[in-house]
Amino acid sequence: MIAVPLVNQSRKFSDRVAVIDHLGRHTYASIRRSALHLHTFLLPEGEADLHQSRVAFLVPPDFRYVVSQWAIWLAGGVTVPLCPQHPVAEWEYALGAVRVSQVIVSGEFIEQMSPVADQMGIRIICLDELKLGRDGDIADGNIGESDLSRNANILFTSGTTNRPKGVVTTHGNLQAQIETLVKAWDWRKEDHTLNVLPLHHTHGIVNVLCCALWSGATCEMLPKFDACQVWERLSSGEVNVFMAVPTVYGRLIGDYEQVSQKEQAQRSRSLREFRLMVSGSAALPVPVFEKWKEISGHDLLERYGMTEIGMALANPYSGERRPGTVGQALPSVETRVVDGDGRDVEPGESGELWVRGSMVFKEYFDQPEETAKSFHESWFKTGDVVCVEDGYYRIMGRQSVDIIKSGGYKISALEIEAVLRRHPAIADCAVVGVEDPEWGERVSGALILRKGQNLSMVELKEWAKEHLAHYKIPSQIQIVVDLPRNVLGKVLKPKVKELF
Ligand code: MLC
Ligand code: AMP
Repeated sequence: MIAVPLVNQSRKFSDRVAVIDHLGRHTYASIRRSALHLHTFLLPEGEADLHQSRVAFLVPPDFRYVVSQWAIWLAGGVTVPLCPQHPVAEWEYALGAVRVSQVIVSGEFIEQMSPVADQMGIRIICLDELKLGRDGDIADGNIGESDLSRNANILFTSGTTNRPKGVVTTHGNLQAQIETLVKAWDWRKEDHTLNVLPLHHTHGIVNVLCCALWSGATCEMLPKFDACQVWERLSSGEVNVFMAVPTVYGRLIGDYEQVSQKEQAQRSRSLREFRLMVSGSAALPVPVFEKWKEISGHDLLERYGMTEIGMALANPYSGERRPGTVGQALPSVETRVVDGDGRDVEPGESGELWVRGSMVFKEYFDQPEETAKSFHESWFKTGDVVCVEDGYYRIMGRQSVDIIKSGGYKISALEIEAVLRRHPAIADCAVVGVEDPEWGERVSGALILRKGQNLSMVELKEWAKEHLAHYKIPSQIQIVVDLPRNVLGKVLKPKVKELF
């Protein structure tokens, strides 16, 4: 068995509750024991290390997620979390792209995953057959020194070209990402957070789940985001730390505005007791910041991060949190703001943000050229344009118009265009993100139809349901414009925005 930083850390908190979910309350000791039990099933007979082979897991967001994650690490594997809401084709892509050798699934996914795993020659392990949580007397594992250079986790992120890339972080990267936030935001074992975010992205995994577990705190998990249910838990008096994307705060505000004044007063009272509320993954609109302050009494702490680097910039835990900005570099994160020639710009001028530090990922899996292109010496080039004003960073946008952020998800415009072009009535198209108060950006397409073809919005949405399910864009595509081809050339594409 391999020594794992997060698992070793959990020994300090054995009797505390680590996870609360629809199945019950799970202590650190019980999760650790279940993980130890599961890890033995991942190892070939007589062996103690998977030698960093990739193990995917497809489980709902509950204690089984943590058990699977820890078990894979204890067996010396690299975690590849899959999203339960994704279509099968997306799982297939992920399994193939990082050459997964085993996949752990819970019972509800076995039917869908079995044929895929069989066809790809991937070993499948069904959690339900292992009786997790009922394995009282398993030895408590290796508390030796961890090898931080080992690969730990792979998450997928969209680029502008090609399919999503697998971002490889080592145990050292993860530990640095976690420790930076634990320190900056004063995580403690008495904290109780509520996770409503997907667990195949860094926001939910690192900022919420791993930081809570590193600190001995409790992470409560909801099966999916539901504004009413979230309000119920936020008002319970038990939760004191909350983190989400701006769309979630917008939804919570919408729900708050619909309840009685008495209920509003109760909700507001509960929020005032919170220790920390954070927003990130996309720009927090100032009106949302202000409305949330009115409701909760809190200045939301807005921070900036990326799958490749964890969190880099954040407004202060103590001190002024300035709306519309993402604060300063977090401790142990080095930053530069540079022009097109890689020269540092003057404060107040815009430039690309470059980041360096032990939290920065190791590589894009199997893509040395992409990896090399994204670095300048030891600096990771984020592709985000920023400006430092009065000591506070402001995110001005992405360098590429082909990256869209919608609901906190990163989406490649080029990838959607490629799919749309497969439609028999579509000759060409341009996809852009159009500013939207609810989603941050909305995926919008301008289409050229083939001669003599008609395509209604209803027909397109039906088609998109099948072909673009992963992006949820069926209801996002908002405008079809049958543009003349000459308006839609690559050169004009950045300007398509202005047409809407
Ligand atoms: C869904 N819908 C959208 C949409 N997403 N419409 C427009 N734009 C979008 N982006 C539509 C659906 O089609 C559906 O329509 C309706 O909204 C409800 O869909 P849903 O799937 O039920 O949405 P919901 O569950 O409410 O999801 C909203 C959300 C979710 C905000 C909770 O998007 C979310 O969890 N986002 C967080 C993503 C995240 O964690 N990002 C972090 C990446 S890491 P209809 O018509 O069918 O009802 C990162 C680094 C960092 O960014 O800094 O953190
Ligand atoms: P992802 O690749 O999904 O990890 O998304 C990372 C990207 O999200 C960054 O490169 C930014 O473009 C964006 N992002 C994250 N936090 C913020 C923020 N607070 N404000 C604006 N953009 C953000």
